[in-house]
Amino acid sequence: MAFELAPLPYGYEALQPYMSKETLEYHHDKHHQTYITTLNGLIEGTELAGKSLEEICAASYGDAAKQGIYNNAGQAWNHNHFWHWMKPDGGGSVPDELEKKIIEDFGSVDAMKAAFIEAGKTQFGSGWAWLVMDGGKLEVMKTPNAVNPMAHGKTALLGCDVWEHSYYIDYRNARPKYLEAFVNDLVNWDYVAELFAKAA
Ligand code: MN3
Repeated sequence: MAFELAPLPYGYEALQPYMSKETLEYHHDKHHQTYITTLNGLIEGTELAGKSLEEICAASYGDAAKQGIYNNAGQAWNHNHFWHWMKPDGGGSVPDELEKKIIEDFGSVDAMKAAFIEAGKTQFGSGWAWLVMDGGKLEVMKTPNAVNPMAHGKTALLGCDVWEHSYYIDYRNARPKYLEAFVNDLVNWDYVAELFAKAA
């Protein structure tokens, strides 16, 4: 059974002014769709057909012969979550249990946000900034291209796409401004807290 692109969980204009309709149309309808279409073509008729994205990522990471499969499966998974990591009127306060854990591991919510923004700013070229759970501890990390924290045995709680296609229409080259808007005005903390509860 081939993978299919799920619709956005909100309207194309719902994240304005922080992320435009044009960005979502290109990013969801073109980029995300292409990862899924390409992945379907690459796994058709192979032993990976019918496996979950998580299984395909695990089976292809680090295998030079399966690099294309990993890139597209990783990006399909990352974007499936990315749309849910944002919401209209996002940002705001972090749910209690997660906030407590953030303060325990980072000192404050602001310190965690600053570390997350710094990770995104310093990811050279395309990639992702992440808040992850690793052995019961929260940490911030960055990855290149399609790489997902699962590849490093960590659980992603929040990820921000820092590929230029995610911000160039709205912010041009100002990646730090995009990251600040993501953290302060777009993040769906309820979804992050849901993933945290599952991981804890
Ligand atoms: Mn993207």
